[in-house]
Amino acid sequence: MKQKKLLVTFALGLCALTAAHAQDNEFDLGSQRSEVQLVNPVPGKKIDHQGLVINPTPRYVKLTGEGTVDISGGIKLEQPMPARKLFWDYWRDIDFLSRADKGFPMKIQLAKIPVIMDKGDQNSGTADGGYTLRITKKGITLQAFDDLGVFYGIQTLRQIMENPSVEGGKKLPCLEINDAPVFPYRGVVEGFYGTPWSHAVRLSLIDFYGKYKMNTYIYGPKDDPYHSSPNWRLPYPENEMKDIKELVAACKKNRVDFVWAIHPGKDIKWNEEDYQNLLHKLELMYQNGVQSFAIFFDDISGEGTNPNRQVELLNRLTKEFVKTKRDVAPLIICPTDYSKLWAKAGEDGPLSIYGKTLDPSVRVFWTGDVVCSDVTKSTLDWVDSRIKRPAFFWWNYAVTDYVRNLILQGPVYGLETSLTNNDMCGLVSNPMEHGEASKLSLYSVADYTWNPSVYNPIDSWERGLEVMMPRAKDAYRTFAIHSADTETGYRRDESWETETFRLTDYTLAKRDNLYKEFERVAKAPAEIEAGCTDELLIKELRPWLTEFAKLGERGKKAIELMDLYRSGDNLKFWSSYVKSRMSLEDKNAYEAHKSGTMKLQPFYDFAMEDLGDAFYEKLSGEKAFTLRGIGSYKSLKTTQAGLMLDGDSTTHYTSGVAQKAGDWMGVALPEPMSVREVHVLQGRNSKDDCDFYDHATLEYSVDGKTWQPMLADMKNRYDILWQGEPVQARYIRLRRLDSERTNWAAIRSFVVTPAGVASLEFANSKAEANDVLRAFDHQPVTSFKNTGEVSFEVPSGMTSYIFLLSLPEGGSVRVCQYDKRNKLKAEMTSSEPFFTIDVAKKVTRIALIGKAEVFEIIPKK
Ligand code: LOG
Repeated sequence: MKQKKLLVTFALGLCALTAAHAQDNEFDLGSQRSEVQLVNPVPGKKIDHQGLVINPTPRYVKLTGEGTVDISGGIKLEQPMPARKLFWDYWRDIDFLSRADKGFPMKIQLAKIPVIMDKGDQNSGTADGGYTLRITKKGITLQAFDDLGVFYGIQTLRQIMENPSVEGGKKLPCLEINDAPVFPYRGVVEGFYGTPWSHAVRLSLIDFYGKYKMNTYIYGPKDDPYHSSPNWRLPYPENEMKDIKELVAACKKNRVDFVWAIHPGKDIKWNEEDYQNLLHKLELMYQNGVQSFAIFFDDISGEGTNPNRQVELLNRLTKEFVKTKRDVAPLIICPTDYSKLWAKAGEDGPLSIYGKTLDPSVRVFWTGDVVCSDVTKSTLDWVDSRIKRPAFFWWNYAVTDYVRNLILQGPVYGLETSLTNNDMCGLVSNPMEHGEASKLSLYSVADYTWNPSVYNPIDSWERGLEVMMPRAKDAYRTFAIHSADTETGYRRDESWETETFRLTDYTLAKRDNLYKEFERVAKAPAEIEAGCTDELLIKELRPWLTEFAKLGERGKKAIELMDLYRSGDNLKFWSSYVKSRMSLEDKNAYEAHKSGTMKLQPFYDFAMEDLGDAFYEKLSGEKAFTLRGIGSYKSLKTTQAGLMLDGDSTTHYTSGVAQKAGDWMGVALPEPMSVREVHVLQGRNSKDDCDFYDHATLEYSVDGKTWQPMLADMKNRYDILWQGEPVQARYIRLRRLDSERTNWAAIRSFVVTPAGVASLEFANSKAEANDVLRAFDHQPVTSFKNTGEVSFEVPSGMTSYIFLLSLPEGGSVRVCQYDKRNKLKAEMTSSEPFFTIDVAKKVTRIALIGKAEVFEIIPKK
């Protein structure tokens, strides 16, 4: 075998790092903590409901103090005379009660009832769905303004019966409830990209809507070809139509409007033929029981976006279809300008055109300031003043079609509690493609949309967790609290009860608390598997639960490693350390179904990095040369930045948000030092990727304030290499210059070479030399895999070398020392991954032979 010759000049003195730390200023994200608050905290707090939980929270509840009534002997119906028929209609809805001729009396009355609310409640008056429910010693009375109100009153009664304190219907508390919804339209739009919900999940969800008083289910899955292009003109195949009919029936039973949406805008022709095609499709759906329709023009380009043509279509349909049928609800439109991010503000903008010309009965969707964003008065004022009606909010939460590797189980918040039906006519949530797992958020959406002024996100979430998994609530809560953030886009708080720490901040108290939490994390999945009775739900959660258990074990291990490191047993520590690193497979599996992205996984990542650095520093007496991400994107503060610093150009860091003027991405070195080479690979590839700065400058700085150019005014450069007279720098960045581009920005690799580290001569290829250099780069996180033999030159004066390796199970390596005539002077074999060799006399070259991953080889003088 040909011997590879590697000459490394250990000019360590050149990059010797001073002990004094550079002053950390506010910009220095390089020294950031995983505790940095990136998102708004969740408002609200858990409250004691004293055994009486009703969702949505009723507007007015008074326990009258008369004690309880026993209805275990059944219910006797008392019907005021003329409405006898009516009562029987509701039997189906009150099947949770048994009937008995001598049972407890109950009355249902349709009446114009005053809705008495708290003083100062803006929304008093009778409203659709309003009801009063009185439980007294004499009987139960349900009065409602309409059929819907009776149904909602019955839902409330059922929930009272289901409360644990009620003991199977034996002890209903005497009370008075006076209730009505604030927003007329409450519910769900199945409007995401990805696999549409299964029929079984849809049916289960529709029952859920009824139970929690939501009244709208808009059917519009982007990947149903009969909803969108290419097949919107064609009838559904027979089987699919049969399913839709069943959905319509289930909705009727649950007093939910089934709204069928069509998404024709990708290829619609504004001519009579396509008008008739569309009308025909709506007619077909109507024949099959659909009585409510929506037309979506979101996410399209070209002719379909024309607002005047859109208005003509909706107005003509309103006149010729909706109004002639008489039993069809007013139409809903989703504009192309559905978010303020790109909506044209002016008088001649599409929304103003709607305001002036669209039939006033048509409801208009709006997603807020950006696609996924908070529900605020200011965004509604903005759109309402243009469309001249209260908008219909399409709330893009808990949708995950832009982060499909996440499952969102956190609290529902970002919804202003002062809003009324003058601000918006309703709100539908666009959930995840995991329908069962979306119920947790829908429980709270139902709560908010019914009674926003008292909406309490944390409390609603706690109640929802109990409803979802009464027999494994604590385990589910553990999973949920660590499965909330999106990492990108619509950020959500996560793990807010957990305090993580860096190695230097280790205290026993912090250690024990966090260790206990990781133990709970590790155990939660099995407890959920054992306690969750909802098969559909567990099927959706399972891939995430599998990864969650591993995350728990990984976290425990990282803490145990900190303990080992602190114990001072170097061999034990390093042997365990290298075994605890995530393999590429581990990383990929985690990436595909991840939780704990805000605190738990970053804790592990930072712990491993800190331990690697600290161990290196302890052995070498030098500071580790570990780079950290900095820049204008929040995600650069997280371990995601590691994807451009890992010495692996097949992985990349991505901004996760659109690039804009003034943006930059860069690295912080541990200290100011002399730098002689910077190599940046932009984009996800170097050929045609759109996620890069097409106009940029490479700059360096010592203080993070004043920057000097290295390469100025580069256009369309993916592969950026600067080499030159060494400069003194602590920060290096790529800054975006003027450009039209609004794509995300990605970097595969950001490599900084300090002067002195790598004066290298290598007999074979440069690529190989770069690989081997990772053993001498002062970065314990990087490594190279040795398969045969690698040797390096020993400068005079070296007395020993420390090897930090990882060996395959049962493997070993051989280290041979040679003099300048290639005569073997010393030889040793090690089956441990950590060892030191003393340099024998006259040795000029050392060879490492055998299969090993080499992290660092540390020379000592
Ligand atoms: C789509 C929607 C998608 C959502 C979140 C609307 C009106 N349309 O940007 O189908 O689920 O974003 O990715 C959308 O929101 N477009």
